[in-house]
Amino acid sequence: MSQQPTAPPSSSQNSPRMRRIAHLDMDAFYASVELLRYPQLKGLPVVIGGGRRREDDLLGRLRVAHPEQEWSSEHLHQIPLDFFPRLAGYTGRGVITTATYAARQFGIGSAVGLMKAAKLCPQAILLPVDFDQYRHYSRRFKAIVTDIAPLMEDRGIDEVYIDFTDVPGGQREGGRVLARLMQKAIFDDTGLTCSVGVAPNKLLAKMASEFNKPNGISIVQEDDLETKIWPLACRKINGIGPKADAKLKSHGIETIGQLAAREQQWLMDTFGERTGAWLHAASHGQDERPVVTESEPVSMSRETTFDTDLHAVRDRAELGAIFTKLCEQVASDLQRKGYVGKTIGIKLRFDDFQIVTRDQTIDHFTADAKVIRQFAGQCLKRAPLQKRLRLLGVRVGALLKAEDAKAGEVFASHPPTRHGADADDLTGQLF
Ligand code: DCP
Ligand code: MG
Repeated sequence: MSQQPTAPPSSSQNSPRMRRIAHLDMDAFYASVELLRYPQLKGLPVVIGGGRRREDDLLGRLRVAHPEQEWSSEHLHQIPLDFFPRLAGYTGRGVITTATYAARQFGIGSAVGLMKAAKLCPQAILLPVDFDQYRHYSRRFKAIVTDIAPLMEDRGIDEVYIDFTDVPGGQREGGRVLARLMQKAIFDDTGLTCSVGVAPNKLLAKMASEFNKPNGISIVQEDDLETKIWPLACRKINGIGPKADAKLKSHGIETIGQLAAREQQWLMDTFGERTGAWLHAASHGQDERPVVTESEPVSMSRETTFDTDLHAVRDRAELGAIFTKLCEQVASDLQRKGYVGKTIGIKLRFDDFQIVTRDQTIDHFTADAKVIRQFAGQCLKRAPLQKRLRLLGVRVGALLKAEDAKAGEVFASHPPTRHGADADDLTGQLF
């Protein structure tokens, strides 16, 4: 007679789940973000490098070159192909940060000098970097990942590890179903593609994410070691750099399979105990490192370096506007990530590179731009402002999760009234 279960079996009663770890890496990340605003460049060789982006200059030149048309940042997708700068004739010391897959066919990619690249592919289009934009899309794709699978380890601007093990659907087809879902969610939201490797651990997942780039998924299981991992060059192991690789080669070890064939003791004698043991484990596809989710931030800040140095009195209006914007940005960072803080501070760097910071701890937690602006302004009054400024930053520290602060009723969303604000001559109007 079969018994009806009264409750669904808990996971501890099931056979233990297989560990499934994903590595997700965006495809040609900086270049792909640029292609979102210049879709006319799709399929063309494009490299990113050289100077910083200055949209106003670009629009100014467009207005001169094509006065028949109106040009603003909404018209970037209409820029004619012949307007984009080409690599041909490039002189300078810049290097490529990344290249589109079309450009990679010419043998150019990350870290290649722009002059060398100009020889290999003179027709490639050269675009400047825009880190703000890349950071924006980095945050966006990571938010989508954590919406689907909360255990995510941030490994940099365009890559993350994700623990699929206990996520619903994370075991289906070895992780392929969830990986496909993530790719689709990221593409639908951002228009960007990524590649995902799913494997029993981080080491193998990292290798797997490269197998089917771009826009690919690869699944590696424990028994794929011999066929999929051992034929690879040792450099494909994350952690074997050029020096270690050269040493391995000097012993006739080129592939991971050749590494795996060596005795662990020989590796330990040759490379040292720890490295030798790690090389042995890695070549056998073993890696127990957990997926480490982000630790709680202690502070959040925004800062900006001015194009030309500014003076507190002479450039009062411009500085004031920048200062307000920084406070708004920090407030919006705090609100988006769900934090409030009670230490408000500023950072200044002068034209002689001297750095000055000031901060103040207030009696309530806040994520409100006006409150931050008010107290950051008070900090600024305590700073020497005779010299020209090169950088201005605003920081909020002593953070607490907003819900915890709310629970303790120490959360203020409106600026407290100012008691006898002592506006001094230098900064009164501005700050
Ligand atoms: N990057 C850089 N300098 C390098 C390597 C990379 O500035 N030497 C930047 C530009 C890349 C981003 O980091 O877009 C991510 O690096 P990846 O190695 O993941 O390279 P891509 O995402 O560009 O290409 P892939 O599709 O191979 O991942
Ligand atoms: Mg990438």
